[in-house]
This record gives sequence, C-alpha cells and structure tokens, in this order.
Amino acid sequence: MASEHAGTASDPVLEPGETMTVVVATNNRGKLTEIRATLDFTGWRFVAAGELDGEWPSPEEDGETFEDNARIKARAAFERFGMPALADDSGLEVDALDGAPGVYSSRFAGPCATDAENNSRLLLALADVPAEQRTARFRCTMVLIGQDGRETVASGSCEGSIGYAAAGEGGFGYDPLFRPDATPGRTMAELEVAEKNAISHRGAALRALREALASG
Ligand code: ITT
Repeated sequence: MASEHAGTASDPVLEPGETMTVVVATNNRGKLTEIRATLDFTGWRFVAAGELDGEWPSPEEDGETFEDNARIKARAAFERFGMPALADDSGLEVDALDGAPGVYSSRFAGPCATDAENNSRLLLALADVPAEQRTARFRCTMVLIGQDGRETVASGSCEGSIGYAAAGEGGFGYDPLFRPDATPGRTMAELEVAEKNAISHRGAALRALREALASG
C-alpha cells in the first residue's frame, strides 16, 4: 500500500467558491494528468509551466534527494511566474540495485533516455534476479511554494515489484514493469488514472499535501 507523510503546513485553505491557480513545474504530461485528476484539491487550478511559457526550461536537477530536486523545480517556477508553484520529484528504488535508479530514474539509460529505453535497461539489470528479490518502490516528494513564499513538503511511496515484461498502456515511465502490491496481477500501467492515484506514491503525496495545508 501507499504510505504518506507531510512536512510543515504553510498555506491557508481556500474558502468555498475561491479558486487558486498553481503552476506545476513539470514537463512530464503523465504527472500533470495525475495531479489534475486528484479530487482532493477542489478550487485549485493546476497550470503547467509550459502552458504559461511555451517550453518550460526545467532547471538542472542536481540535488541528492527527491526533496532537493522538487525544491529546485518549485523555486524556479515560483521565481519565474510569481505565483504559487508545485513540483513533483519522483522515481523508482529497486532493492536488488541498492535503491537505483532513484533520483536518476528519468535518465537511467542516459541523459535523454525515453521511457522504453529506461525500461529496457531495467529489465537487463535485473535479468538474473529471481522474482522474490525484485522488490521495489516508487517514491514521490512534492514541494508547494505558497504566494507568500513559504513551503509545504509532502511525500508518498508505493511498494511493489518489477515484472519480467512490459504490460499495459496507461501511465508513464516504469509503470508497465511495476507491479504494485496493492493490485495483484496488474501492472501500474494497467490501472485507470483514478485507480493509480488511489494507491500510488504521487496520490499519497498529494493527499499528504492536502492534509498538511488543511491542518496548517
Ligand atoms: P519533470 O522533472 O519535468 O517533472 P521528469 O520525468 O524528469 O519530469 P523526475 O525528474 O521527477 O521527472 O523523474 C521522474 C522519473 O521517475 C520519471 O521520468 C519516471 O521514469 C519515473 N517515475 C516517477 N513517477 C512515476 C510513475 O508514477 N510511474 C512510472 N514512472 C515514474
């Protein structure tokens, strides 16, 4: 199952009928779809940085943790657009690979690797690893910077294992290879967006973020 925790809350909760526009500092359409599909953010409008500024020149993600990198992206968008900004940094940790690819998940097969190339590299790296040792988890950390510049940080994870072949057309990234413990017999790519959000690292982080804002 997904697990979640949140850092310090900083932003006010919206009054009924109010709308808040939040720029999402991502070029990843899959992330944006999942963030927009979450039902926990009534009154929030999520706009991709690229929708405000053509190609969003994502800053260099040279942090050592998901939180470092989420903060780098959120700060860059907050400073560029002067409005509340949300960033998601996420990745896959494979136990048999000592936690790799981790923060390097999007570039596991090289700097401009496609999802298909990353998945091939992962299958190759695990070629000799038996089923019971193919445990893994997705992690996601969200950093939200409010209009006043203060941060709220929230994280989530999702336990599962890596299969032997891709299955499913949904989601993005490693979803066709990732078999969540919560959905036996199906990969993450075989779930509808709402099903994925209900069990995923990103869904968990979004719920934790919402709770942190509501209790702050
Ligand atoms: P932005 O930085 O523009 O948001 P990105 O794809 O480069 O997009 P990250 O640096 O956070 O984002 O890298 C996340 C990578 O981890 C992503 O490209 C996938 O390879 C993997 N990943 C994260 N969440 C995933 C998910 O829900 N399903 C499958 N793969 C995921």
